[in-house]
Amino acid sequence: MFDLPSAELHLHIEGTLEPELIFDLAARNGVDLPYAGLQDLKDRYEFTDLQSFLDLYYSNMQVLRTEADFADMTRAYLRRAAAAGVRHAEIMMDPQAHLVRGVALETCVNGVASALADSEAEFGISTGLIAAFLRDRPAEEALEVLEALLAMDAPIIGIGLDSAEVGHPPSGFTAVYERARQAGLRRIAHAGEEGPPEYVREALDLLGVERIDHGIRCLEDDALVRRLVVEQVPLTVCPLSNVRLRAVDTLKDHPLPAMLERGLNVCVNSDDPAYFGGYVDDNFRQLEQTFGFSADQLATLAANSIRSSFIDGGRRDALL
Ligand code: ES4
Ligand code: ZN
Repeated sequence: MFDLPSAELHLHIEGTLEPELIFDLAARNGVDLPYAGLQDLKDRYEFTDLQSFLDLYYSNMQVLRTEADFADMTRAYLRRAAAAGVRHAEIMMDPQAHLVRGVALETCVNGVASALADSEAEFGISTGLIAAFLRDRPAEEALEVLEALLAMDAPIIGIGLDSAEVGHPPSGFTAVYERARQAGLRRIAHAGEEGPPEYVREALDLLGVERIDHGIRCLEDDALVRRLVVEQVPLTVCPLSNVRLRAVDTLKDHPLPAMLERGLNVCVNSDDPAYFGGYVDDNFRQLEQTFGFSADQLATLAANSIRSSFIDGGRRDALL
């Protein structure tokens, strides 16, 4: 049990599918996995860049078929997150990744939402669900899915933008984000993970996002850094993810200490914990070991996460 209470703001629920659960769900659903066994699958968690991870991430989703599958995956994450000290989680899901495989929107949304509905009572974690759109698929498709989510009154608090970043700038998604704004939804987007600082600027100026997922490449643009500091735009940084996807060479080379030093509003998140070698507590522990962060610095990172959440006022005050 790790006792630094925090909010997890950058988490892809499909990225919490652990190898053992992949095999359990495959057996339950009669899915023939293209792996010789558990160890063969685990041996494939060696990535060279974002795309090499995304290929495995999308492939493993084939085991998710029923509402119960989505609910079981979500419950497993919440149980593990509670042990990691997470008290509030804003969870992204990728509806298009399921729709393209013939899984209905209701199946994935209702499955995840049913586990979230019991989360506070069962795990002490308040939650919000965020529908993320795949930027390497057409924006028209994203807009159609958003309309379908609104029509079914899906219990989402906001929208995000993920998947392969380079070559798919935020500017293509203005209509989707405008529709979300009209519908009263919160807006976030991945930017500056593999993509250039300009994508961070576009996400802020063209999409009106309230948080940036990753954002580490902002450091290449001094004017952008100054703006992010002045506006205190939350950056949901994922240190172990950046190491595993080779955005940085080793954790020692990670820019988090520099980001803190510059006064950026950063917090620590796990992204796709089943794929990147750990949950929020693992990220905190390795940061502590690598950089010798003080208790004060760790508390600042945790408080930043709670302040940057879309949590309602009463619970935020209780957690701070
Ligand atoms: C993702 Cl690390 C990362 N980046 C972009 N899209 C994603 N989807 C799941 N994980
Ligand atoms: Zn992410």
